Amino acid sequence: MKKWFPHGKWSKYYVWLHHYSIVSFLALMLTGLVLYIPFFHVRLISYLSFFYDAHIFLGIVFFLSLFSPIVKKLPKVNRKRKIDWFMPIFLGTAIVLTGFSLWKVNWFPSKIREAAFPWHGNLSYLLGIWFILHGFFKATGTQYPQTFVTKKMDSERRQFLQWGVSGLVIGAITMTPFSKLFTTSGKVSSNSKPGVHEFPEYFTVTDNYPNVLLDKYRLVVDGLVTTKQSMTFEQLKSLPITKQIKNFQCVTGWSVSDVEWEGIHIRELVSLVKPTSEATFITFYSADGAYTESLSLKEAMESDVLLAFKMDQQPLRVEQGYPIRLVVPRMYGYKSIKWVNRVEFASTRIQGYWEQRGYPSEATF
Ligand SMILES: Nc1nc2c(c(=O)[nH]1)N[C@H]1C(S)=C(S)[C@@H](COP(=O)(O)O)O[C@H]1N2
Ligand SMILES: [Mo]
Repeated sequence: MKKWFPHGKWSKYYVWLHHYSIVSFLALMLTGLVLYIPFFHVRLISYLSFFYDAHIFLGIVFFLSLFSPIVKKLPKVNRKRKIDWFMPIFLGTAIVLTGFSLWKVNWFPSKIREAAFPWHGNLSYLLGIWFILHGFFKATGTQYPQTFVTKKMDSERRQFLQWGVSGLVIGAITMTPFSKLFTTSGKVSSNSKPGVHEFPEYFTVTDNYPNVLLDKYRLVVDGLVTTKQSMTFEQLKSLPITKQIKNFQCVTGWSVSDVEWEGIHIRELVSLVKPTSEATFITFYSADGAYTESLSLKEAMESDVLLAFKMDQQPLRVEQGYPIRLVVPRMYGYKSIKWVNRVEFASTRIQGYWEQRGYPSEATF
């Protein structure tokens, strides 16, 4: 790489800056893709919380590299092309800002994070493409055409700062609901009825979505209870129904705001089966045979925890948890176990599927 920077003592700095950015950006891209692309994350399920932490750590490392040209007093003699500085600084700050909003879930409203999520990816792809082009041009010695953006410039802190700030502005614009016009995030889907959200992903930890047959389906409510129940779907639906509109937040960053749920509150089950005084936790089981979740009785009795059978006024589809799924709006999505077929009152908290793999059992954000 040295041959591209034949400028004496500054050569060292530019080589260092390139190594630092290439390594941190590549690692960021890779961990981000593992988190985002279903093909990868279903194969790396047990390591997802590691990839998540690594992605955030690398994001901070990358963020720091953006300050480098501002902090470093660069020589006036060694002029570089404008665009070579502009692209990483401008896109980089926009990526960092959107990423920050996805990380600090509590600091930003759901609507903002919902809009930011796809742009965090789009801007990263753009910067990735730019890095590849840039590398290609340098490696082949291709000269950029001389235009306003490609001409050489003096290294000026003020200019770098301005680009950083404009990156922040663009990042902020992508986080407004307006930016959703250009992505599919949070949009009501075109092939179903108006007002019906599509989630970015429909997860399963098994090879497929369990196809529950309603004739055979029973919701078993047992454990530390006075009267066990084994209910058909119809029996469950005949209990008092609760409706609510809530945001949904996955731990990997995506969110969907204003989802309408319809279902049965846990207190209805409680009054049916009458748990004993030792029952302080509830374990939920899924018809997929693999997924489990656990809530304390107190958490489960919160007013917005439902066993839902409708989303946005439509019966749940198979991939959404048909016929019923848990919804715990105040916690990360992994608490909202799908295809629930057993609710067990218990005296201890079991570690849920993701919790055994490193996610916290108090999944609040
Ligand atoms: N049975 C089961 N329930 C599950 C999951 C799963 O893989 N299997 N994924 C969880 C996670 S991590 C999230 S974010 C939500 C996502 O809901 P969705 O798959 O309907 O989008 O479901 C949760 N419930
Ligand atoms: Mo999730």
